[in-house]
Amino acid sequence: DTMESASGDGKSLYGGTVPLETTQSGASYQLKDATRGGTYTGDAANQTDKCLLTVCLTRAPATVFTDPDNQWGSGEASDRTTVAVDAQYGTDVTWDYYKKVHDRNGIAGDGKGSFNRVHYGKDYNNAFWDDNCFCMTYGDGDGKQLGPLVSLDVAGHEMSHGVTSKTAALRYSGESGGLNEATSDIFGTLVEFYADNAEDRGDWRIGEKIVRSGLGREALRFMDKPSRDGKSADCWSEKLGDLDVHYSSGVGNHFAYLLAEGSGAKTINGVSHDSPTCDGSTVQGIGRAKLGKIWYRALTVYMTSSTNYAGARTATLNAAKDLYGGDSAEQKAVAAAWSAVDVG
Ligand code: ASN
Ligand code: ZN
Ligand code: CA
Ligand code: CA
Repeated sequence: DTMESASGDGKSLYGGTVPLETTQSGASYQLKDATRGGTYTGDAANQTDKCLLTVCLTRAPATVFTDPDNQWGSGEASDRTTVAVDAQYGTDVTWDYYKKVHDRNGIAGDGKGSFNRVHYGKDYNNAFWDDNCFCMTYGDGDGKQLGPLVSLDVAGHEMSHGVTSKTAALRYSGESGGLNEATSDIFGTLVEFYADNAEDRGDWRIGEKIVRSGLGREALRFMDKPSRDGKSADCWSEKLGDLDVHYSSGVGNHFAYLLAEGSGAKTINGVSHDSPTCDGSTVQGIGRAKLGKIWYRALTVYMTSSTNYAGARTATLNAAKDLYGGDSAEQKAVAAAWSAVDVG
């Protein structure tokens, strides 16, 4: 059969009807996008990988989704294809964000696509990027705390782990681990804003679409005030590096929010945000686009595997100097936002 790129669409769980670029193969279509490095989405059939660290004896499958008429999913979670639509769309938007905003050609920067597995395990409350398979894996959630983990911010978060791994390679423990996690929350959020999807508007919360009532809070993480999750740090302290990386990320997330949006109360896309500073200062935001430029340059040019928060301050000041000039308003805002989270 000849393989040809085709334009279809899908009814997703969280993002309404979305466009999908697919592959026609004979009388059927595959959920595989040749225009974005061959990115595809497959069914893990509720199986799990059996691995010792990175060596896997068996891996859950990734059987590519197919469809007879190039109109995918139903918008209902009961249809196995629906969350595949979200996963493929999340990969598309993340690919486009890095390409259009940062001129980066794919996660590794080499034009190569990744793939997604959905329906991984049973009641699996997580999603993860794996450098070894160059792939994304999504659980369906247990339905009590979490639903299917295929939201845009989670997709952008997880794939950004791949970008970090290919660039700064921030070690996943201590303060560098917190910066690794913050990098994923920052770009996950910027991907969500970039998508401009009417059903999943941008906000500074992570996972607001996937949380269920049993979790007891409105999102997994809150970047304007990270301590709202009950565990994350708002402000730097000597002991920060002892926290789990998903909580020490709070300081980087708080910095990013302050740099983009500024301190104080603000409604963004209908969601209330409020970001008090650690030192009582007032911070003026420079906008999300400049945050993205500065963090991306810091990550890809200045940060290394052992960068800590003090090093992240230096890296972002250097990036702001390169982009906007020494003593520019942008560089001063970077300094003010770090000081506001007690770094520097
Ligand atoms: N979903 C988690 C994360 O990306 C998986 C992990 O613990 N690394 O942070
Ligand atoms: Zn992560
Ligand atoms: Ca949203
Ligand atoms: Ca969000």
